[in-house]
Amino acid sequence: MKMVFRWWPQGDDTVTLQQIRQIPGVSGVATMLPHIPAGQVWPKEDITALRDEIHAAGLEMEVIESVNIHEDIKKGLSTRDEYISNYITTMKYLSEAGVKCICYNFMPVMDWFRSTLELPLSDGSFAMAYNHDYAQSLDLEKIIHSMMDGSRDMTLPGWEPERFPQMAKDIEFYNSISADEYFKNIAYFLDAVMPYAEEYDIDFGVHPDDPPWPLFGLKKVVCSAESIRKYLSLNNSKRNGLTLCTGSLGANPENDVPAMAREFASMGRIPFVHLRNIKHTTEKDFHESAHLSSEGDLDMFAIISELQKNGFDGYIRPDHGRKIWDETCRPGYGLYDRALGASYLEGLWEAVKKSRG
Ligand code: CS2
Ligand code: MN
Repeated sequence: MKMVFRWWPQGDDTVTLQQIRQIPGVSGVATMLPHIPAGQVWPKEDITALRDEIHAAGLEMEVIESVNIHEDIKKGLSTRDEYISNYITTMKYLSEAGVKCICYNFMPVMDWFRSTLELPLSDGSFAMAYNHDYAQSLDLEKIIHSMMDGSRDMTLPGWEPERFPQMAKDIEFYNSISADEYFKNIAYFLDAVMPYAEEYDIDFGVHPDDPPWPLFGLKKVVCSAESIRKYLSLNNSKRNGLTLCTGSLGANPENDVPAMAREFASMGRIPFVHLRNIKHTTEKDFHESAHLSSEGDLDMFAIISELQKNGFDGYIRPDHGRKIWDETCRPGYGLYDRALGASYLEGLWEAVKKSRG
């Protein structure tokens, strides 16, 4: 297992590589090139420069989160082949720079959604939260404004302002195609890319939909054990794997996250794990919590035990943290709570390992 920490380059993050280097046990970052639009080739020299900067700080760059998928690929348009070919070129350059794992998602139109970015908790910290009734009551324009206000000009992954004008049109398009058609578009992408994943020695981990139920009428693709089985069987390469994001999947109390860790790790299909915890206030309402089992609804000990028992040998990162100690940071991606999370998870990992003998 290697512990990594998400980091945005080019001044797009309040956390520095030097700070990350000082978190015990963290060997590298999960990062990306934020200025390249989805569908474009990532320039080799930009990748190399990023890798060199990370190496100079004493860290590794083996995980990329994310190489985003162009909407034309998701829609199955005739223009997709060019974007897929660009994707494969990017994979080649990344592998030449030592990248071993790519995290991505196949969510239509948008990445994760929260109704509140700074919910005050009783201990004085702030966490991101999700209120189902509120989410149902929003229209796209309102959402975009609330995201922009709440994020204080720091963009969320997948919520880059330049994407907004197209979003409304895309929502309409996705509502007009069937789930079967959407899965055919996924299979088309996987069939094109997986042979190169094998050649370039790169594991793919699809990130689950967050939250794991339909929102704004949009289809969900990776949200339950059944849908993950379906996704993995679209292409049987071992490279076609899952990013087990415990907070995303765990938002649905019907999802048994330790059982998912068991099933998909034993198939050798989990290259990357996002470990975070959430606390439900109702069945569909929740807020993000500190990583500890005692702070949320997920049993981190059970999840880590299942991963270890079933041969997991990939990357783990702490996922969203709360905002604590008066930090100013990207929502979910401050230094302190995620560093506490990393240390807690390292401790659990060691305890499970030693107790198994
Ligand atoms: C991340 C996702 O912050 C998060 O919740 O887990 O944004 C993730 O990076 C993407 O969905 C992966 O493509
Ligand atoms: Mn995640």
